[in-house]
Parts: sequence; structure tokens; C-alpha cells
Amino acid sequence: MKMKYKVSALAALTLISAGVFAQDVVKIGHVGPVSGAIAHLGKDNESGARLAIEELNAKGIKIGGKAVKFELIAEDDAADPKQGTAAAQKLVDSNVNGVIGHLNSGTTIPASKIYSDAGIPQISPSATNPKYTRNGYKSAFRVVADDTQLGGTLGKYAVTTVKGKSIAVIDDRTAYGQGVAEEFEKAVKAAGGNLVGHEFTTDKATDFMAILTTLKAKKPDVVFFGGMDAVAGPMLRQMKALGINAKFMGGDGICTADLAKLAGDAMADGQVICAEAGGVEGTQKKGMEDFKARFKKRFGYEVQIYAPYVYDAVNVMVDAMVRAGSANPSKYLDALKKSNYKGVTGTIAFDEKGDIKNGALTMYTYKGGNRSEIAVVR
Ligand code: ABU
Repeated sequence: MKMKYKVSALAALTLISAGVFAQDVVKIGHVGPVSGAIAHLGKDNESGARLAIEELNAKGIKIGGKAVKFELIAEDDAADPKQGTAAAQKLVDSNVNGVIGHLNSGTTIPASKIYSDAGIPQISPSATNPKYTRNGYKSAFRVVADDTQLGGTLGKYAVTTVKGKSIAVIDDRTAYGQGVAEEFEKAVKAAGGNLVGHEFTTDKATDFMAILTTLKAKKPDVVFFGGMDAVAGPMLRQMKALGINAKFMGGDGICTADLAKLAGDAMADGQVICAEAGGVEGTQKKGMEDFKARFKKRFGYEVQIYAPYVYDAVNVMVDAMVRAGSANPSKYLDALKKSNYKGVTGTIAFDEKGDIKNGALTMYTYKGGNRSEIAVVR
């Protein structure tokens, strides 16, 4: 018996050295806030990455002729810039081959320096502040449109389509909230609109009665909020309590599946208008719907907003590794720049800054507590 075991072990060793069982592990880092007020969005992103990795491993991918196994190294940054840089350093120290994240602009931008210094490619699936790709880091990529496009489109829409006559703005002072609000205001002014006030809050605030009372005196018919759904929900409830019957507009941070739940019965049909920083049209819609069904089957909950973009970000990174024949960051970075990948969110190719080419937006409203598409805009 002892002898038999020895022979088997020897045979296994021979097979391993011959490369029969050998599988290189490729580590893909993911960072998002899976704790805190927007943990539901962090979980949405992380699950998008997990599904991509599971499907790639089931398919059996070869890089440079060698079978590889992908491993997800998931970190939590709690949407906090300091925790974001700590998580980034942890991933660098773990020798990840690439990073998908972070979710928030406020964490993505400072973390991008750490990945750039380490030469590790980073693809953000959801951070929309333009500064992320304006620092000259060759490792920084983004698969969604930015706040210039989001705020610009929504600002013009508020004046020309919603026909707002007195437009008020609130922002949460984060890199995202402040940035998207500024772009919105620029576009409102450019379209000849009338801005009646701008108030400030934070991404942790729960009481907006003082700032809403100040704005109520200015009789706004549109209130734009630069911030996330966890703050927008209670804000809508307090607007209703104060009798502010204005349209409520916001960027992608509020445009989630959970917004209706967070707002309770305070959100009237058609009252909220928001935009996701991506979108598919025509025949591409089926790929997105199929993805959403696979996601629901795997995790038991619906996509919030950016899971499909995370899924595509993982796949576009792996596609670059396969084309380069290497998962070594210095070897596949050039292939990543030249991506032309058809994903569930559409075609992904990058411009010279690392931003998606020909980015789309999808404008939404909510009816009966569900997101309802208005239009895809480019
Ligand atoms: N784009 C909205 C949420 C993420 C961010 O940019 O902060």
C-alpha cells in the first residue's frame, strides 16, 4: 500500500512538472464600499466582478498557451478616501495583476496614483469625476461616461425638456457630488436656465430640513442633487414633508434600483430624473438583459446599476491579457489600451486618456417604484 502511494505521488509530480496540472493564478483585485451607507452598491459592483471571474474560470482561459485560474481579491474601502488608498496598497502588496475599481471618484482618484506607481492597470467601472483620467497615469481606464457628459446632459435636459424655471442645486461635497453638480450648473447656464440656489450637505448626512427650508423659499421647480442614493432617498422624504413638489434630478449616484425603496412613498411617478453613465441600444439590449438574468440567478438579487460595467471591465482586462499572451501588467498594458471589446454594456475601446470612446448615458425616471428608461443619449 505504502509502495503504491509512493508511485502515485511520483506520477503526480511528473505530471505537474510536465505542466499537465500546472495552472497559473491570475489575481484580479476589486475595491468598492461593501460596508457603510452605500454597501448595496459596493456589493453590486463586487458581485459583477465575481460573476465574471466564475464564468472565465468555467470557460477555461489560456494565456500565452497556459491554462490560468483567476482569483478575485476583493477589498472594502467603505467609500472613504483614506481606506481607499489603504486598500489599494494592500492589493499592490498582494501582487495583483490588475484592479477593477474603485466605485467612488473620491477613492478612485487617490488610489490611481498608487496603482500607477506600481505599474498596475486599473479600470474604474463607475467613478465619473473627469480628474481620474486627467492625471496622465497610463494605468488608469474607465468604462463609463464622465461627469462632464452626465452633468452637461442633465443640465440641458432640465432647461430644454423639463422646462425648469427655477433650478436649485444641492451637493454632498464629495469628488463626485461636487463635480457633477458643477457640470450641471454650467449646462443650465449655457442653456439660459435660472439657478436659484446651491446648498451643501455630506455623504453621511440624514437631516436636510435646514437646507431644504432655505431652498423652499426660492420656490424651485427642479432640485438637482449631486450625491448618492443613500442620501437622496431621505432627502426626497424630507422634501415631501416640507411640501416641495419639485422634480428631483441627479446623476448616476442616485440612479439605482434601490432609490425607490430608500425614498419610500415620497417619490411620485416621473418625479425623479437621473442618468446612468452608460447604455445599450437596439440589438445590444439582449446581451444586457441576459446578463441581468444570470446575475439574478447567481446572487438572488437584482443589479443595482454598475454590476454589468464591472463584469465588462474584468473581461476587457482579461481579453487584453489573452491578446498580449501575458498577465504581467507591463506586458498587457499596451494591449489594454488597444482594446476593442464587445461586452454586455456595448463596445469598449479607450481614448488616449483611458476614457471610453463614444460613451453613452441612459436617462431614467421611476414609475411604480421601478426604473423606467427615457432614452439613451450620446
Ligand atoms: N459615479 C457615481 C458614483 C461613483 C462616483 O463617481 O463617485
